[in-house]
Amino acid sequence: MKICVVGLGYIGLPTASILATRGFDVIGVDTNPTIIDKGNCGKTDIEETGLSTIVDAAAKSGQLKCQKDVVEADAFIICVPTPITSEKKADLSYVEAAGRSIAFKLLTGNLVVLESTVPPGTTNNVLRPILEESGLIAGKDFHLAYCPERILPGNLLNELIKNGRIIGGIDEDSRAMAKKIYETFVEGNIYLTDSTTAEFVKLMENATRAVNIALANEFALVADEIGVNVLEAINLANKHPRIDILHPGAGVGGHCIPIDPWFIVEKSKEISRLIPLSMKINENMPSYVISLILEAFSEAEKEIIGAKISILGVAYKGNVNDARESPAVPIIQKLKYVGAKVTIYDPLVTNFRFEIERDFKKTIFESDALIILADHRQFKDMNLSVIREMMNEKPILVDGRNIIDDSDGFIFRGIGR
Ligand code: SAJ
Repeated sequence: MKICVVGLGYIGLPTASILATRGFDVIGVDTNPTIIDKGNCGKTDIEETGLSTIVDAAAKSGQLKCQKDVVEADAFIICVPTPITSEKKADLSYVEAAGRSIAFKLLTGNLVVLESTVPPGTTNNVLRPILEESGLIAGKDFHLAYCPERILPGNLLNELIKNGRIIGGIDEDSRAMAKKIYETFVEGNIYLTDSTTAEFVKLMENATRAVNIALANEFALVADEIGVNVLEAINLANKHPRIDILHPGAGVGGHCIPIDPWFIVEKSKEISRLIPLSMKINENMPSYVISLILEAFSEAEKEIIGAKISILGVAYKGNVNDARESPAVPIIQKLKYVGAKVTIYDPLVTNFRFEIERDFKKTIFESDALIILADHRQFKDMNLSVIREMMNEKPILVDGRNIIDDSDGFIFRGIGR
């Protein structure tokens, strides 16, 4: 069976590679020539445990070939990005373009699966009519399904294989055909439903995460107001058998949680109230970090203009090299705007909008303030007494991820502490 995977990003490349290792004849399609060249050599820039091994195996076996054009195949899997517009709506242009390129090659009996995160109804109301421009009818001449990815960045390969999947087909045959492909590599359960339910399920998962993080963030703001340490309070509340409060932090980044929940709001503007409010609470956390920095400078009786401020970690979360939608960006922009000299250090991120200092010692030397924005392992193990000695007088430490327990000798601020 020949499968054409359209979009070789974070989801598409691993999916194409694993299908190739399961014996499918896989054509990986991408618009980026570097990704194509690397894929054909069995290489990837995505740093995830075990991933380079399967990409390499897929390319070497000859079962995976990467190229820029969609070809005729038995099945097509669409894994393209769905960014958000300035009006907080899903930008479906990549999905539409993928659909159009597939429509040209579509044959009777084919299956098309969409994996990209989309507003409910997209498979049936947006993708289906584009594919039917081929002259073939969905459900009669070809099969169509929606199967959302559920991978946690940082644990990609494991989750690709182990997690259960939802397959939303537009009819029984579409569901059955998609299941046949996914069950070749998915060890978790596969649950079948219709395409709009599957789209909604994915968005519900990420909205639940966003709302729960917002609640933790709100608890932190309240704790600061009433003089309680939120970490101790959360720890005690979580002793309740049915309570599991998440971690307050400097903001919510990544390509999923700050974006996908808006796709529900887009479809239910009059009804959704909790989701947009939660998203705004999370979006406001970088401003809260700025207010903590200003407060600490005022306590130290130091001017922020000209001060050396060292940012530790710009990844959107700990132990990943991904800085997409990182809350560090608005924080750095604001600090630069108020005239601070900002030095940025991250041991993992290489692709960032501002220059990254590679030398940790240079970053902290004669610094006035350290601002932790990503909970990388390295920052949890820092020797703060040595670091303090290398900094200027009255050193400031703002812990945007609440990873520091003992801040002796620093003017300290945490989120909710
Ligand atoms: N964060 C907090 N507090 C927390 C947890 C996270 O502030 O208690 C922040 C993180 O620092 C990060 C952001 O939220 O900036 C998102 O991190 P995350 O770990 O919640 O989510 P992602 O984006 O790495 O991956 C999520 C996953 N979803 C869930 O855990 C529900 C993953 O399973 C999805 O497949 C992925 O989104 C996706 O592709 O949708």
